[in-house]
Amino acid sequence: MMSESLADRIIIPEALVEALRHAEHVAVLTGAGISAESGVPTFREAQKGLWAQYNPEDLATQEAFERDPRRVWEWYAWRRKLIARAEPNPGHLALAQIEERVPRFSLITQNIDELHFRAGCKETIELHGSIGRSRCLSCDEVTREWVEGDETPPRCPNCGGMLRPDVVWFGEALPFDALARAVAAAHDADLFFSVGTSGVVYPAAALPLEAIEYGATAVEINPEETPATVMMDFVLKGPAGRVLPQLVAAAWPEQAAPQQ
Ligand code: BJW
Ligand code: ZN
Repeated sequence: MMSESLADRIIIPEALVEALRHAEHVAVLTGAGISAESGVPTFREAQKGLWAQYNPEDLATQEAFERDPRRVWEWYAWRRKLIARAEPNPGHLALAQIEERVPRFSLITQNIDELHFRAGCKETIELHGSIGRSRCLSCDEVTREWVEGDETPPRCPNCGGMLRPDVVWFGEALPFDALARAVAAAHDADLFFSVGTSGVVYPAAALPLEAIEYGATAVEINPEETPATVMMDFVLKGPAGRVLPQLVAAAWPEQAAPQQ
């Protein structure tokens, strides 16, 4: 019988290993799936995704916040606590290793959990904001410090206005600079990874296609198929926390920790 570690091994195509070793610019788009193994819930997975329990229109739109700011704030406060307890997993750590080993690296994330940053990635393009920050509805000040006190949502430390999470809800524009940098990275990359995203939320979902149109080799890492799977040059079907460390070990065996 195979040992557990052998059974868990994913077949990494040699052509992909070579592409990674020789890439000039690697760009990676991540979604909720990369943080799933850290215990952070995804959105659209049946049963365990957040949208299986909650209606996005009630929680992730400006209208929802205007209707019931307390409810929306409390939902984000719950998720903030959950994320604070989570740790980066081997998938996040492997991406930080890739960043150190290739000439140019762009990490584009739809996640608001800052786990890439905590894993040591130096520059992360946050398309949908961050749960670690709040923004004032009156003066637009973005802050990482506020007092959770008598009032929910709490007040802006600068002007006393109402705070909201500094995240991007449905129908809202993505931060202009972040989106521009993400598109530029997709156009410039010679190797583009789409990791742990269902690829249904735009404009992020268009980035793999942009990269392919500009000549990148495209790779998907996901246990499930997505609408983008058919466009990919390589599909590594499995959890990112297992696939990415194996990919790094295959590309740079001289720097890898010994396999069990
Ligand atoms: C694993 C795994 C493991 C599990 N390893 N994988 C064009 C066409 C159609 C619609 C639109 C369009 N353009 C715009 C729209 C509307 C809308 C949209 O896309 N709607 C679609 C749903 C139809 N887009 C917007 O509204 C965007 N704004 C916009 O376009 O503005 C235009 C504008 C311009 C100028 C002025 C004004 C407006 C904004 C989108 C904001 C999305 N916000 C959210 C919430 C963020 C805050 C929060 O976290 O609460 O972002 S929604 C949610 O979805 C969150 C995510 O970032 C995003 C994407 O989800 P993700 O990451 O892909 O997660 P899942 O759960 O869907 O998938 C997880 C995957 O992981 C699965 O595939 C699993 O199999 C896999 N997985 N375990 C690897 N271990
Ligand atoms: Zn303010």
